[in-house]
Amino acid sequence: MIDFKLYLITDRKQLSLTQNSKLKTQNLLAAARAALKGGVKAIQLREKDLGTRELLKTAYKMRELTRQYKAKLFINDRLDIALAVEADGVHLTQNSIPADAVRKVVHASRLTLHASRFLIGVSTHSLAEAKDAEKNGADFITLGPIYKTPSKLKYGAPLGLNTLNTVTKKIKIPVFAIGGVKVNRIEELKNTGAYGVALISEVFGAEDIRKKTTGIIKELG
Ligand code: 3NM
Repeated sequence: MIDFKLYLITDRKQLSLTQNSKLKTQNLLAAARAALKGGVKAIQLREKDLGTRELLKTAYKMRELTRQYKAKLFINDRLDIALAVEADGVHLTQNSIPADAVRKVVHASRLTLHASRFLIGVSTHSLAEAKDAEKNGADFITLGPIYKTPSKLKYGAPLGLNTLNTVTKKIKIPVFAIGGVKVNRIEELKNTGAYGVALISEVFGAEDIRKKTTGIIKELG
């Protein structure tokens, strides 16, 4: 049911552009298009500093774009925006409305009438959180940070490959490794049993986003 191995998360501040251009959402859309041309099949819109109206506008555009490339769109945290733009799913943080409550809302909205299931991803940072997400009905999780990331303080100390290995063995839903994922680390991540990888800077910080995306997908196999 989860038909992608690369889960690309947006952060327009990480684009290799001048400070001013980075903030423009049309540059984010151009960067996302390059990644879609490179073959990415799942994008999570995560632009935490945007106000609701601006985020909604960007989400509509991102929906149009991902549809053109037959890619899935997820919205970080905001179930309301995910439903409004008919995203494929929502990505929940540990502070978001939990997955079981999301299912109730989706059911109440009669979106279950749509052909495909509304997908729920959950960010987790330990085995306990991973188990909890699975129990609450998540379709997949991200687990991290596996490595040091530039914003490591925000996400806590790196979990390392051993924890990733333990979690993949104890959880049935797909686990995406996140946090400091680079193309040359994919092999060792695959060896832990991780289903796929989730990342920001390796793609959005690249000079050639399309080429980098293709390279990552090839490595994921
Ligand atoms: N969540 P990069 S780490 C958004 O551990 C995010 O849950 C994390 O960025 C977590 O690929 C992270 O540039 C940042 O390291 C990922």
